[in-house]
Amino acid sequence: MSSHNLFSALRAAFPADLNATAVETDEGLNYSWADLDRATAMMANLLQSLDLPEGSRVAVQVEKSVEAMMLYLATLRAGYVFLPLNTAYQSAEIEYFIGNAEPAVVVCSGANFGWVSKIAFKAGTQHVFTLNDDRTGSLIDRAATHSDQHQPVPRQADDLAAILYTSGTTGRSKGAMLTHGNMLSNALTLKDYWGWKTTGGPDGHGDVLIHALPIFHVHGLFVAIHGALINGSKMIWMAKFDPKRAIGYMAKATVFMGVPTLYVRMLAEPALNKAAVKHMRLFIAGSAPLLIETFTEWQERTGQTILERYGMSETAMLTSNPYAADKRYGQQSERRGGTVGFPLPGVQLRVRGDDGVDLPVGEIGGIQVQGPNVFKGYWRMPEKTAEEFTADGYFKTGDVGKVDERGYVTIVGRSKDLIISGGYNVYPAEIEGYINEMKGVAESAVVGVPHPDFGEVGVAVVIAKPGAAVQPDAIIAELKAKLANFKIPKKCFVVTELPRNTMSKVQKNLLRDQYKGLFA
Ligand code: MCA
Ligand code: AMP
Repeated sequence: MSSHNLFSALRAAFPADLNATAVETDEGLNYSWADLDRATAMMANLLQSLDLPEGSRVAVQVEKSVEAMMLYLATLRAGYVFLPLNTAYQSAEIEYFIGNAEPAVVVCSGANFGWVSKIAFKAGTQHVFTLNDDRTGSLIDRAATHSDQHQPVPRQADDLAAILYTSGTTGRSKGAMLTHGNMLSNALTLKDYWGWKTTGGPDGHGDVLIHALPIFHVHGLFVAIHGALINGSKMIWMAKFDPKRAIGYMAKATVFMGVPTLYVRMLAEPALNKAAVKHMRLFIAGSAPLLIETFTEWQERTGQTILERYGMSETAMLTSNPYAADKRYGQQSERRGGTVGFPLPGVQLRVRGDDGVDLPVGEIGGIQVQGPNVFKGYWRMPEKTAEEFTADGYFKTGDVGKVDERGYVTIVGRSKDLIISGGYNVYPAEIEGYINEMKGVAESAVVGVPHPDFGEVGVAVVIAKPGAAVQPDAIIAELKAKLANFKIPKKCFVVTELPRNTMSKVQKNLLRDQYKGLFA
């Protein structure tokens, strides 16, 4: 292939019958493959008409919609760099991302145009469009005036396709730079490894994916969308996850992808049983640890075994339990609960001790990875990039784990101070930074504790300055005014001291232990 544009590869996989349905929405709308082709052409032509510099970023904070997915595809098609932003982010968070990425184009909802455009124009962005989840907005209006024919812009495998911001344990968020080559290699690997089908299934056209996740992170945007498109598979599009409706859709679908919270919520529905899933071929979980209880209960209730996989924004997917026999590991096909399976074909994974030496089978250490899916580095942060790679080119994931004698990888913890709540990452350092700035606060520690729905949630433990009266509710309220809702600690305690070690460092493990039963 002379061009490595990811869009071209996805487009080449569209089925021959372009009038067939590509996406069916929960509002009852049907989009054909021809619709996807034409609408992304119009949007790509609009972007190109703006005469943007090479490598321009297109930052997008909009509600989930098929048009939002089209905008992503159009950005690839036009050769620009997509920057998705969670709709929960508030102005301080958006100001940082836009200031750091300096996008040439920003797309937001009409309702947020006032404050988002102010931030964008201040940061030098030339073009701000709106896109609403009801197919309206200036982006749609402007795209409608452009041709529905468009030749994808040639890209090299190493050219940037997207930047995904991931928070840091210290300092500000870092933009992980993913290339066309990173994402195409991962999509092709998963197509094969998860056995995507183009025949059979509910309507004879092969797999049908229930798309239930948000589309501003790797799981919903890349793993799910690329997975369906690279196989020419239809998607059933849920604007927002609802367990009852998701179970209902299983009668006409074959593949489901979700974070563990989605599985927990579906298990709470009496309608989930063997009959409801009888057409389903594959249930995939990831983004956070899937509890063995959820894995086992799902097996008992549905007769199907969830396939757990592991990935990161910086690397897309790294490991997966097998869908079918994996000959690299002696034809093993067992999906083992509590593990994240084998390194995907093409991914090299090793476990190293603090001394930088490879650990033997079964021993716990830092997980390091290498492969065509591993990102290019952090946007405009060469030192941070250098810190996160070893001298021989392995990326240090910050996850702690082991590989057993059969080759299965298990993640046992994280060396990074990170809470994963309902599949979203929350960095305690960021929350503590905000709390420590508040009036009357001397110090704070945020820790993750088990939660039956979100897996893990944050709890803030705060020390007041001498004589200051600090109210837990006021702290939560102040955080809510500034930060994305999923980052807000679910509880706050004001205490007189924090447990410390001999070096005066707060012992978060003791706090986690103390509050672990809070939501049991
Ligand atoms: C919502 N809330 C949360 C979360 N989501 N609190 C903690 N953690 C969360 N994840 C809170 C809100 O702040 C709000 O609180 C209340 O719950 C209801 O909000 P709502 O938006 O209605 O919640 P929901 O619709 O029930 O959302 C729950 C959810 C959602 C469906 C589980 O969080 C979700 O879609 N999670 C998936 C995230 C994801 O796609 N991660 C993939 C990252 P209040 O009322 O107090 O304001 S990619 C990745 O990790 C890697 C690469 C990988 O391996 O995939
Ligand atoms: P993100 O920054 O959103 O890309 O999140 C990546 C992190 O999610 C990884 O470094 C892991 O800590 C975690 N993660 C993803 N999948 C799994 C999984 N199946 N089990 C445990 N942790 C996971």
